[in-house]
Amino acid sequence: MKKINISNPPKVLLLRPPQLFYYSTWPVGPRLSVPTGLLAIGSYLEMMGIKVEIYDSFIKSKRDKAKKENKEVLKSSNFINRWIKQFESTSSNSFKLSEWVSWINRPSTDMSKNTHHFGSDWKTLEKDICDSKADIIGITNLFRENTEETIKTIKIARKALPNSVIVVGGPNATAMPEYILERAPELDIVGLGDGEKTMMAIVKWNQGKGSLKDIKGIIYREDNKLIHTPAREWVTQLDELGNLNYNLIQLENYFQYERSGIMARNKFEYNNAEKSVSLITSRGCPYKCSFCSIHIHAGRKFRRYSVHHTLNHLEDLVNNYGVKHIHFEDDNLTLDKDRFMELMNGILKRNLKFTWDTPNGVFANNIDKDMLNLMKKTGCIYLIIGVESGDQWVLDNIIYKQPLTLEHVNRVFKLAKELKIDIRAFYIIGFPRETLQNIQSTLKYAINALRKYDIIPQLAIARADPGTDMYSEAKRDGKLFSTNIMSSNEGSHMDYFIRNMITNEHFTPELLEKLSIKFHRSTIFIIGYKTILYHLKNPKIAYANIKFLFRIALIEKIGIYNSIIRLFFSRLFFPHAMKREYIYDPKL
Ligand code: B12
Ligand code: SF4
Repeated sequence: MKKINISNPPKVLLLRPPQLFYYSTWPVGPRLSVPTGLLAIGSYLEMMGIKVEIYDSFIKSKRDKAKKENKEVLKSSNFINRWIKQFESTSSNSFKLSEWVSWINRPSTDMSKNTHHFGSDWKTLEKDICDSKADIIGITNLFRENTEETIKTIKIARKALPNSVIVVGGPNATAMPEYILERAPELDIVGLGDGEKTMMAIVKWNQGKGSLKDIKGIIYREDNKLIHTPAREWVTQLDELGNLNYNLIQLENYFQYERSGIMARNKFEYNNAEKSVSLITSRGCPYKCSFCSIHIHAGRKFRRYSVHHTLNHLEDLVNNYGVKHIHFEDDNLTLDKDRFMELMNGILKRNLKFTWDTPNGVFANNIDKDMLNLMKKTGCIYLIIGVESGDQWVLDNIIYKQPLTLEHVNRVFKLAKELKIDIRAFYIIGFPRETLQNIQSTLKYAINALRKYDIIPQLAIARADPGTDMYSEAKRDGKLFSTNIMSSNEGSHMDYFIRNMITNEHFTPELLEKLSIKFHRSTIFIIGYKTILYHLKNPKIAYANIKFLFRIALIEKIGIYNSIIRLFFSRLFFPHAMKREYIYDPKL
């Protein structure tokens, strides 16, 4: 490793790289949310007396350009396509395997074709990094889709500040550190798992205190060799990491993007709801679902902020930043029922007024009537339940989602309908040992749940993340469509999906796509029918929605067709929430 630049105290730049989004797959254009990981590290370092700057390339992009390009994409997408893409499913209506393969193998000169570069352009990024004069640059890499741009950012950072220490961390960097270190010889260190204490230890080392080999949970370079230090203990009491300091970022910038339709999560659009923030109240999950990669960077222990700390966090957002909506992104928010109930009661006691949802999904097995009741009282707009399969055998023997039973899921669905809470469910098809019959059971289950309990399905096609049990199984048994995880091209969103898709003697990726499209068509008809009935029964809401439609069409100039689609995703999927918003009825 090169000689360290002893500077007292060092200046730390925390950076989210730009990303290329491919327009034919989900998401339809860029997605933007608060950089929670960098915020957590930045706030901790600041608490320890270190000067930090957070540079989020995403909000440095040209919003109007992003908005315009987004509109272009919307125009070229048909409804089913949008419906599939909206909910993070795999691909496009015109899925052709041969086209995908040629996309993956495209020459690097083609790499910006059909893509949108979201974030500062490369030249500006280099200049901004140079101007920061940082001693340590911490780059976040959450998604495999963002790997190539992360590598390019490392190279640019090295050019801009040759003597800085460059560190990369985050869920994807933790899942494939060697790959990134090999592809980017300019990178000094990868931090694995939680980043707060690791970054602080790196800062101290940069000040000349201690040596790298004593910093737990990192991989660094020495004499052209990669040195792995012992694993860092998970932080179990998250309160010790301090409060998030939202002044390190400008929340208003994120709200503005949300207003223009570039957001992280699909949500119920009501007045001011764009003032939304994603946050977590805990990290990690003890379960072992075969497709899940959470344990790699967050561990199998459920680690929590205290309820008191979480309530202060929420209060800060609501009272000091005018936040109206919260996305709880925990890995397993409802795992500890007592803690969850205490949190909900605390929100009521402190009279915190905001709405919330759980777009990352919750585990159904301990959800009961008391919990649902409190959720509704505290402003829950919708819950997503991770059902994953409508076939109990698959749940028990392929996903190992024990102790989840479909019987219990049905109970939760029924209760939610009685209590008038909007619910969605995650389903996955295409596991390595699944048969067509198993897949059909899931599709049938999802349709029945929609018909009977109004559960909106979010169907995805399985893709195997390296580090998961499903990946090892599929790789061992030769069931991965492609074993080459990454291409060296940018815009790897699409590559990522296809490379990790599964194929076996019962199905090909193409067949799964066909089944998915057929499924989405049926669901649209059912939802459409229910929506018409709903509006006939609720003329006040019908009137409000027509007004919304024209306002969007006229003010945002996205045309009537796109306005209908927007209406669908941002309102019609929330029938109970709409009633609460537009019709005052104490029983609702
Ligand atoms: C919220 C969320 C999103 C949000 C945005 C998140 C954001 N901040 O930008 C949205 C909706 C946009 C999103 C989208 C997707 N997501 Co997502 N998302 C999450 C989720 C649920 C929570 C992330 C979070 O806020 N964590 C809380 C913060 C505090 O933790 P953190 O960011 O991990 O940071 C900590 C450490 O990782 C580390 N760290 C982070 N950065 C750095 C930097 C340095 C230098 C160091 C040392 C350490 C470090 O320190 C931090 C503090 O301890 C995670 C699940 C999870 N548990 O991570 C999935 C997750 C990150 N998403 C995932 C995926 C797959 C996706 C999608 C591909 C889904 C899809 N079907 O398309 C898209 C990709 C979008 C894109 N841009 O291309 C995967 C990534 C797996 C991988 N290896 O690629 C995860 C891990 C979930 C999973 N297991 O499937 N997602
Ligand atoms: S319950 Fe959710 S977070 Fe936990 S292992 Fe399963 S999918 Fe992952």
